[in-house]
Order: sequence, then C-alpha cells, then structure tokens
Amino acid sequence: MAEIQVYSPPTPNGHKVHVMLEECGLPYRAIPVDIGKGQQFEPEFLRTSPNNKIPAIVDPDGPGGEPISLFESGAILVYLAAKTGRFLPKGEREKYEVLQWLMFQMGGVGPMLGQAHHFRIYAPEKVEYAIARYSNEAKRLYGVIDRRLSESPWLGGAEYSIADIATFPLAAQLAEPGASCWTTIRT
Ligand SMILES: N[C@@H](CCC(=O)N[C@@H](CS)C(=O)NCC(=O)O)C(=O)O
Repeated sequence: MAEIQVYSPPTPNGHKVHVMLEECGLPYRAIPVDIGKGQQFEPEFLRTSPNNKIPAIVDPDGPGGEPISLFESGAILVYLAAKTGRFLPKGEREKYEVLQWLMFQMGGVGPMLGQAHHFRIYAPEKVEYAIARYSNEAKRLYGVIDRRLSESPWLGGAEYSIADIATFPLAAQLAEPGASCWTTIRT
C-alpha cells in the first residue's frame, strides 16, 4: 500500500491524524512543517493546505487510484475512515451520531480550548475578558463531554470512533507542560 504523506508537527490537531493512521495500521511518512518558523505559509505547502494550517495529507492512492490531498483534520479522519472501513459505523443512525460529535470537536472543543490555551498561556498581554470568555466556554464544553461520557461508553456512541480520536489529543494535553491551564479551567 502506498505511503501517505502527513504534513504535521506533533500538535493536538496533528495527533488526531497520527492516532488514526496508527490505529488503522496505514503506512505513512511524517513530513515536518515548522509552524514556529512560518513554513505553513510557503507556496508549496499552501497548495496542499490553502488555509495554511496543519495537518494535511497527500495519499498517492486516493479515490480511483489517483492522488488526493486533504486539509482539515475532520475531513482527513472521515477520509481515512472511508478508506479503511474503520472507526465510522456503517449504520446510518450510528454514522450520524459519530459525525455530530466529530463536528462538535471541530467547531467547539478544538477552537475554544485552543483560544483558552492561547490567552491563558501564550498571549503577550493578559486580556482578562478573553481569558474569562474562552475559559468559561472551555469549562462548559468539558461539562458537555462529561455528561455524554456518563451515558455513552464512547463520545460517538457504542464504539470507539473518529469522534474519540479527534477529541483525545486535546484532553491528553492534561499530562503535558501547560497542563495547569486545563486543570484550572476544569475546577
Ligand atoms: N481546523 C483545523 C485547525 C488546524 C490548526 O489550528 N492547526 C494549527 C496547529 S495545531 C496551525 O497550523 N497553526 C498555524 C497557523 O495558524 O499559522 C484542523 O482541525 O485541521
């Protein structure tokens, strides 16, 4: 099977794709993109990821045997699930249940926790309004996840799915430097 090229440094959004590739046992090659040095703005990368964000992939063996390039981690997860037939249920009802939790991650958990992290840890000035706004939203989202997981074994439903794979990497930051950010938000 052809090696999938993965453009991503080890960030939470990149790890969604790394975890999926590992879980599916797909061969891949990680191509470093140094977002600290602005490599995401280089014309060659922009051809693959026009929004200048990682992750992005190029699969030489895409639909119809032709290469395909994809950006946005949610789209990449759906693509890899369709390619392998794994981590996205076949049943219509179950499939949409997973997709709604995947979109919840993409539209809510990812951006809001990202902003909370930014304003609490990295912002060059302390903007109390922004810290409160994004911390409160992050806390509310953690509550939504907690309630869901108190009634469902996995975020996306009865089985482990791309909804869990998408949500785990941010939660895993709890164990990394800056963890106090998440711990403080949750309590
Ligand atoms: N919605 C995007 C978000 C990707 C994203 O925010 N990537 C960050 C790193 S984790 C990035 O590339 N930042 C570089 C920049 O904004 O210039 C996805 O899920 O793929």
